[in-house]
Amino acid sequence: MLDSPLNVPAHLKRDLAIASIRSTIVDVPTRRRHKLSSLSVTAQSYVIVELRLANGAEGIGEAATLGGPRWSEESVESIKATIDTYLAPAMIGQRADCFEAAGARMDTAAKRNNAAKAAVETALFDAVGKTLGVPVSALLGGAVRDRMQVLWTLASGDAGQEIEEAETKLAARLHDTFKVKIGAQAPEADLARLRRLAAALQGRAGLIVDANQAWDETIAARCLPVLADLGVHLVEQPVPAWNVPGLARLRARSAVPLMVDESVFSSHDMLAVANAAAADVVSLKLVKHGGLLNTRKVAAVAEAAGIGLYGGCLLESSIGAAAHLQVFASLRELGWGCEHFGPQILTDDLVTEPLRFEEFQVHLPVGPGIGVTLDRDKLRRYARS
Ligand code: MUC
Ligand code: MG
Repeated sequence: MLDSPLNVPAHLKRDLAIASIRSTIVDVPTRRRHKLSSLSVTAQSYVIVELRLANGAEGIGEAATLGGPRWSEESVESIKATIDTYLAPAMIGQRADCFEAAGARMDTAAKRNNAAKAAVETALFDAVGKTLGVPVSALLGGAVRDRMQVLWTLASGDAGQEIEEAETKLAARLHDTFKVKIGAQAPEADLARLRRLAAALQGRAGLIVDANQAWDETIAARCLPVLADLGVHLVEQPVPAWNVPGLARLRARSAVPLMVDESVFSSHDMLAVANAAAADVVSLKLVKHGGLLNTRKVAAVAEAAGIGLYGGCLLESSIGAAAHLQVFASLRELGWGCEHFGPQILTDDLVTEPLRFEEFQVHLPVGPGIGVTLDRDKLRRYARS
C-alpha cells in the first residue's frame, strides 16, 4: 500500500481505512414539473452514499439521475446495485486518501457507471476533508473563488409561467441568467416561446438554451440563426451526443456559441470534441465524468483546447451541489458560471444548513469536507421503502 501523499497526523494515519459504505435511494418532490426534450420529472431521485472511516469520520456523496435511465444510462436502481455489489466491496479496507488509486480500483471493479463512482469518490473526499479539517477544494488544489454565478432553468414549457418565474428570481436577485429547456415541442413552438421570453426579459436577463439532443443537423442549422437574432448567449447540445462532426459543421456557421453536454463524458470524449473543433464550451458534471478528479481532467483538456467551462448540474440536492462547488471553486477559469440551482427546485433540503444563494451567485459552503451535513431525519423521510 502507498504512503499517504498527505501530512496526516500519526494518530489518524492508521485509521484512514474505509470501514463501511452504505447507499440509500431517496425521492424528493420538485416545486413544479421540470420538462426536458425527452422526459419530465415531478420528483428527483438520488442515491446518497454514507461512508465511514475506521477513525470514525463520516463522508457523504450523491449520485443524481433525471427521469430514470433516460438522461444517461444510469438509474438510481442500477447505481445502488453497482455500489452495493461491486464498488463498496472493492473499497472496504482501502485507504481513503489515495484518491487516484481508489479511482483505478473502481474502474477495475466496474466499467463506466460514472454516477455511482462519483458518489463514492465524493464521500471519500468528504471523509478525508473532515478527518483533516480542510475543505475538499483544498485537496483539489485550493479554491480560487468562494462564490460563483448561478443560472436558473426554465423548464415548464409554458412561456407565461416561465416569464413569471424568471421575474420572481430577478426581483429576489437570485438569478439573472436563465437556461431554457427546449426540444419537447416542435422547433417553431419553442422559437415562439423563446421570442416571448426574450421580449419580456430584454436588457434585464441573459438566456441560454438546452435542446438535450432533440434536433437533427438540418433543424439546428435552421434554428441557430433565429436564436442568435434573439440574443441567446449559448446553445447546449442541439444535436445527438454522437453527432460530433455535425456539431463542428454547425459551429463553423453559427453566430451563437455551442456547448457540449451529453457528447462529453470522458476526457477522451473531450479530446475528440476539441480535435473536431465542435464546441465553444463544455458543461462539467460529476455524474458524467465519474468524480471530482476526472472532472478536473476533462476541464484540463478543455482548457488546453481553449474551450470554455460551464458548471453543469443534474438537479442535484445540496449534497451533490456542494461537491460540484468544491471542484468548480478549484478551477482557474469558470467563465460561463454554474447552474447549481437544484436545491432550490426541491420542496425540501437534505442537509442541516442550506447553501447560500444571493446576488445572483451561489457560495462555496464553508467547513471541512464538501461543507454540508446530512440531515438524517430527512434521509429517512425521503428514503424509498
Ligand atoms: C442537462 O441536460 O443539462 C440541467 C439543468 C436542467 O434543467 O436539466 C439538467 C440536465
Ligand atoms: Mg444539458
